[in-house]
Amino acid sequence: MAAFTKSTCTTVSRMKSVVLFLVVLHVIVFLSTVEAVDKGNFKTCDQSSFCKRNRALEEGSSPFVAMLETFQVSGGVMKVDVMNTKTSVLLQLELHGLLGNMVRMKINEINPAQPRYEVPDVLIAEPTKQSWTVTKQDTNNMEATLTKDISIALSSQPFRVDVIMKGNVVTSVNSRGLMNFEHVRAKNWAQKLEDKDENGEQQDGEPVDEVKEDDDEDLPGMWEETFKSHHDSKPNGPTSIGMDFSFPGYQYVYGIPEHADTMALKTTVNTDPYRLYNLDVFEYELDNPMALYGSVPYMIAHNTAQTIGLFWLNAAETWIDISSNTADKSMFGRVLEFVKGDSEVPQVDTHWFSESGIIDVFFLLGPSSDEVFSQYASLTGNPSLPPLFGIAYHQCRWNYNDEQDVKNVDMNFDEHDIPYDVIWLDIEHTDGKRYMTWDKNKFPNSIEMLDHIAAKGRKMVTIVDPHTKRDSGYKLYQQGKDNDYFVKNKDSNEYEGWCWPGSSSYLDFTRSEVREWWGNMLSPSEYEGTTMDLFTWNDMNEPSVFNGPEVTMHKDAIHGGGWEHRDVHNIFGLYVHKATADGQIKRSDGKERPFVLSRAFFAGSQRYGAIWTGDNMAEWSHLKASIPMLLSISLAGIPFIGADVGGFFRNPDSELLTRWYQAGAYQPFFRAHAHLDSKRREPWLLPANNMAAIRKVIRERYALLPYWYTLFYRAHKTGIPVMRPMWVEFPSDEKTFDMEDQYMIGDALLVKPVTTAGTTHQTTYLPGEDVWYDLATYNKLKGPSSHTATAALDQIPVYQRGGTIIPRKERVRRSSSLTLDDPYTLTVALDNQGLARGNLFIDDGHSFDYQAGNMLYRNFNFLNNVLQSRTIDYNVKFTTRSWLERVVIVGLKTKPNAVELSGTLIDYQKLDFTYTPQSQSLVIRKPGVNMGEDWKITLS
Ligand code: NBV
Repeated sequence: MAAFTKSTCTTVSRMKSVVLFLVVLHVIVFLSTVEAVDKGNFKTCDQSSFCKRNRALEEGSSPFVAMLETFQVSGGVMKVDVMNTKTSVLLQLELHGLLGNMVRMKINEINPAQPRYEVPDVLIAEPTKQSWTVTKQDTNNMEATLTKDISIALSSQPFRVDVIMKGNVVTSVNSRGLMNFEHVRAKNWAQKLEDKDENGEQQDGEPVDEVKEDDDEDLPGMWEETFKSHHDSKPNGPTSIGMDFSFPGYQYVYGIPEHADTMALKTTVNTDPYRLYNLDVFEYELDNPMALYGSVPYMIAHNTAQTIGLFWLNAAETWIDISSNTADKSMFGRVLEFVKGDSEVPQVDTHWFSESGIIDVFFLLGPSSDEVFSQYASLTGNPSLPPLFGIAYHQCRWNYNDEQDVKNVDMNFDEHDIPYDVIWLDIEHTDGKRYMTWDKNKFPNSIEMLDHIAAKGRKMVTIVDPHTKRDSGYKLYQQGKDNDYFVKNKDSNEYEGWCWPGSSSYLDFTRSEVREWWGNMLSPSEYEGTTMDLFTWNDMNEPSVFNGPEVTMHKDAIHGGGWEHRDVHNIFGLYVHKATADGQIKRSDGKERPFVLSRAFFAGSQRYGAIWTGDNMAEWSHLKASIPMLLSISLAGIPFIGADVGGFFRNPDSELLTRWYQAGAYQPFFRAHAHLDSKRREPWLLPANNMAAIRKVIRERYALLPYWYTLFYRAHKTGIPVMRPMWVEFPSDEKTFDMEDQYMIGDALLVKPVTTAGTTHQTTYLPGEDVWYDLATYNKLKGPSSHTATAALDQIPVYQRGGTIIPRKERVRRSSSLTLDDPYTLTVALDNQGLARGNLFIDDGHSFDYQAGNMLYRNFNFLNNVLQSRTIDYNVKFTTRSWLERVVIVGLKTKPNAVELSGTLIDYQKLDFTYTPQSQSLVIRKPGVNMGEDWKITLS
């Protein structure tokens, strides 16, 4: 009887699996035929109980009081107890003064029934503190200063904090009274209140005297929640936290990626709040605050006077409401004397809430945008320096079918004289979606294939997803199981989800020992059939779980340390990215820089590599939307970003594809990619004029690689983004504040990609009081102006800003590594004063040796008719064989009589030159000087 029951159970469970598989298959097939995102798969705020609870809070009724009698200050930390007067639960507020114009505010329960999650591994170190000086303290207020410009005002009742810069409030905390802190409590806690007897004793004997009568009631969804067929057991009940932040004097806020929305964030009064919850959204919709693959809970506010940032360090699901107001409208409680009572003062009000964790917020006080970028990098890490091939052109599709296909594609690039650096293999190259294996029929000689590619200085990337096929014959699975490395479900069994391989388990990347082991698996000795020329693509790391709630992991799944998936969801993908990047570094004994592309991301992902915007569509609207999406991610500290060139789903026509290549060539991560079902679209399959236009712009990208590489080096050193919104370069020109159809690459190039069909002319706004040069003609244009130029199929409008110097390598080669010793051209674009400056970074393009001084970092300066090259870093040991081939000076009003070169290692020498008066340009031929030397070129 027992045996019968057991086998019946097994049969039933097998049948269940088959049915489930068919259902999933059906869903996938269905999804591939529908038009756009199935919104029903994803929660609205109304369907998320904590979102609803927080959004329902009313302004002006904050129950929180700062108990100033408990105030203590010691060096850089001020502490004060904050009480929820409704529940009598005590919290502690900490205000940390931080070096470099930053303030951190932490709020946590003093005695939580169990610890709350505090996000590890995002801050690169404990930030350095700076002492507070308390300047005022009475029963209801206290004030303290951090620097001569920065101070804090704390009000007790209701609790409120104001961050003040040069006498102006720049951020108010809880001024609308929307703070929330759902303390950890036992189930039926509110019920117990009702049941308590007259002596204040619970009937079961537990004392409840710390709790007041009018306590929170248990609302639906607090203790368990269901979405579609998915149940969330919520063993810890409601644990959300929330806070409002207002920015008086600001009209524009940016950041909080990832959303397919405008760069300047919109008010959410009539929509859902912006949602941050890493999700695999099939065919995502544009103009929408829905969550996407990545999350960075970081916002930047900018006005003509100052840029500031607000970083909310929380990895749980987060929503952000935005409304626009005037400064006085939402003020209640103590009206600070330094707040102007002028109702015309603009104000952005924001309201942030997360499902668990603590309140941990950083105020980054700039005051310039460059300072804000550096402040954020000082907290969450500087972006890594990509290997040179990483910023060259990448050729991808789902899928290159076999070794012959790869070789043909590779050969065609050479035959058509189009440079490319990396060819990519998607999931079909594996043995049954067992990542880090090969389909031996299609790829029997992968090492030979890799060597063939590498012989031309090229690389290969394979996809490695973080779900693991449940197959005891699969090394990754078996070792993961033996070591107990997988995420657990709520019942402490191995969490099972469905993904590409069918039934899958999920390695717990939040655990350092799992990451370490994963990293080891990437070495050629473990990952068979690979060489050091193979790099990695991490997809589906939100994580994507086809049969999970909202296509992701159940929130009550359990990670290392007993933390719920709820606590760590948004940082999971970062850990996958980190494990892979660290593994690549390790396989080379710490010598080679890694290259890893990730779809999911979080604050700090900039340290591990590139990010792309996932499954976009081959539509003009998606090409257009890629610009604000990339700008938002860029502002949030991640500079190495791109969108699938051509659009992932569907088939772009030749015009769209050509225009997309042009945009992509002027965006940081430049990769063409396409869906399995889309038609092949390698450049040579297009009509000749389209192919020629694509070849032209890919070659332009390669010529400009020295400029891009220098910008990435600068981003790596300072956190300043490579792709920048116009306002970053023109901070006082209000016209640029919501401009998202044109942008800057560094401080020198302005790009306005064509994003509409049939365009022949394009109008570009050229800001500032100085001049610009059309990069195609070097025609000089005066700013500020709106300039219309032709934009034929083979032209993308790009302008060089007067006052800048751009380095280029103009020889066409098959790949970037073959250009290593090639000579340089410098284009000196003079400003109104006849001045210009620029930089150049050179190293071997792939190792960490630059950290030991094996690099050149040079400054070029044109002043008083002398162009000078000087080293910025005196500690350099690097030598280059590259030399200076040509100097082009534009905006030069008079023809020089002579042009002479002199330098520390060269004799004084006259140079050949040609001056064209119509275009005011001077071309100096073959200075021939080595790029590592100090030299001067004098025009007389
Ligand atoms: O691995 C297949 C695709 C990949 O090509 C794409 O770039 C990812 O964003 N992947 C998603 C899974 C399935 C997409 C429908």
